[in-house]
Amino acid sequence: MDARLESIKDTVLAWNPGEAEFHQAVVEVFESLGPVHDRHPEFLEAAILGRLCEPERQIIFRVPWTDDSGRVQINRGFRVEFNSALGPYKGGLRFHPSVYLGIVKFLGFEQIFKNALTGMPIGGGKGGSDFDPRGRSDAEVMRFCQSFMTELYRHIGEYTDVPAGDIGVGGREIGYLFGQYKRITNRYESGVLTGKGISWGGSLVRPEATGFGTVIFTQEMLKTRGTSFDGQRVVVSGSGNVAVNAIAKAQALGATVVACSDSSGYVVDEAGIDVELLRTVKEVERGRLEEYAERRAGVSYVDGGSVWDVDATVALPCATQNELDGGAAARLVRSGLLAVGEGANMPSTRDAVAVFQEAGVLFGPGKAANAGGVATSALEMQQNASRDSWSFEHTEERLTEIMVGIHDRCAATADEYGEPGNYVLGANIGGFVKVADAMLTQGLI
Ligand code: NDP
Ligand code: 2IT
Repeated sequence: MDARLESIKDTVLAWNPGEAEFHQAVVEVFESLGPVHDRHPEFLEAAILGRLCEPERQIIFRVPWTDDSGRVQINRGFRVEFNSALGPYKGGLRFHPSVYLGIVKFLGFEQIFKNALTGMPIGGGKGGSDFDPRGRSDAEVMRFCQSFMTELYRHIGEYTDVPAGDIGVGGREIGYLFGQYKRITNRYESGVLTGKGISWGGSLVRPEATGFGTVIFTQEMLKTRGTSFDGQRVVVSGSGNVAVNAIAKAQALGATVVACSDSSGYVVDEAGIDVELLRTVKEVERGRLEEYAERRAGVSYVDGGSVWDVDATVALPCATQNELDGGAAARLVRSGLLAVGEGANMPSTRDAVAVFQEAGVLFGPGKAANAGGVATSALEMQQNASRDSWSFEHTEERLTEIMVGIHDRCAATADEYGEPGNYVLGANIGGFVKVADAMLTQGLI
């Protein structure tokens, strides 16, 4: 790493002890930015990088609620408002027992670059709670969401900070959160949250957007090698919002998705995943993936283990951070892997990324490949601001244009900096320069 950046990085890591995921995200970005600072000494003089690594505001709060048996439960809530150079803070809320400040900060930090790459006017933020929705009734989830919003409402707004979903937060949770925001503020402020229901201010395509966008980005990478999804053997991790929609789109483009997973195990379905059955089990019934295997002939379920043991030509990790390590990457490369598109945020460890890049595998990092979700959130905000709602076809067309644009910008930036095909470098530099220019112009804040 560049010596000037090394010392800034050391300061950032020392200032944020015990936040392993945040450190990982910061180090990866710093490793890309040396050449930019050679060309732009003004960024160093204005301490852009040091400022970018310190969130503008971090909010941590108590979330008390009662469970169905009347017992008091206490969780911790977070919202990290990281950077508003390009627009209001924008990013999802994650409800998962693993959530702590280091995870919220890694996600918020990556969101700054991702949102810049979309070309939309949105800054970066992220939030969530260590609340575990698994096994909770609708009434419990509602009481939790109401309590969470009773604190969060004072920090957010259409022009300030616009949360959305992430792991454990989907349409049901956004509904309860919006209802409580409306009740407290007495304002029907549609643009305060995205991922809303279609009949009350949501955007068509937002539910599908992250998974669809990941596949569109990966298809663009495949095109640079004269190929496409048609005929590929695809493995997807996860079976949540991003995974299911990535599976649907990859198969619509002619691929066969032969495996997907949840945190308990994975299924192998050589005939290609039945998306309708998967949606029924996961989205309607909120069941486990094992139940998919029980209802479909010829499917095997592997309890525990890693879905990356299944051979693939294209891998789409769509579950969670650091789910694909160097050993899994090496195994996939040996099985004939051509491309990886990250639907999740930082699913590949640093070792895994190095293995893919050394082997010449096309590698689309999450902050570029999964930007379709937040980009469509920005399209939802646009529809809300103009009190309009667009057709599915028009919105999907906009999403496709945005994803192709992100791909081309990353590729062009990698070329410009002498590393053709390095989408990690392209995404980090492309996102950084846009935010850095805006920060420089807006003065020392
Ligand atoms: P969901 O909650 O809908 O689904 C998450 C999936 O990942 C589930 O199958 C879940 O399994 C699995 N999973 C979660 N945590 C773990 C873990 N620790 N180990 C193994 N499996 C795990 O979330 P999303 O689909 O929305 O999010 C998936 C990823 O995509 C996340 O990294 C998120 O940050 C990222 N992302 C999401 C966007 C969105 O618009 N929703 C936008 C951009 C990125 P189980 O049910 O067993 O927990
Ligand atoms: O990681 C992400 O980009 C998201 N969870 C979506 C954020 C959003 O505001 O739509």
